[in-house]
Amino acid sequence: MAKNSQTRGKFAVIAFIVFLAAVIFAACHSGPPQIAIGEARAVLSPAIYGEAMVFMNIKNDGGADVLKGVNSDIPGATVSFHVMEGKRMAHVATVGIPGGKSTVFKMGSSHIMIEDMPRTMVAGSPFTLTLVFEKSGVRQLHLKLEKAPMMPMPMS
Ligand SMILES: [Cu+2]
Repeated sequence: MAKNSQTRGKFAVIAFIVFLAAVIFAACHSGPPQIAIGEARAVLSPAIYGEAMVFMNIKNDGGADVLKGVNSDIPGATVSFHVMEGKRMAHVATVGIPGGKSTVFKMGSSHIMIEDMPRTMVAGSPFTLTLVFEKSGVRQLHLKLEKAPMMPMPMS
């Protein structure tokens, strides 16, 4: 009888250690997302008038989240998520934000597209970009339009 309860005790200890390890492991990439947005910038399109792209790093030290909407305070402008499918830009409705890593929006890759901006929006114009996360809620970024990057073409 004494041996039996000792065995049960050992199992309980092992079960507890396994449970603890699972909790510690899961804590890294589960539970609520921990979103931190860095290096956000908005750059005017070098090719198309009234268009700009927004780039940023979305660091997530918590559990997974989903970026389910984006908007701006620019009158008449439409804002959407674009991903690259080969060399083509494709519109997507949502962007998954996995836990334990950074999701990067950058030139030539996934980005946020602003279209149909009014003529009043020029380099230096401030605006607010609103990101809507499924779990983390609304985040606002205060940005200034930057002039288009130099294109390899003759300037007049
Ligand atoms: Cu685009």
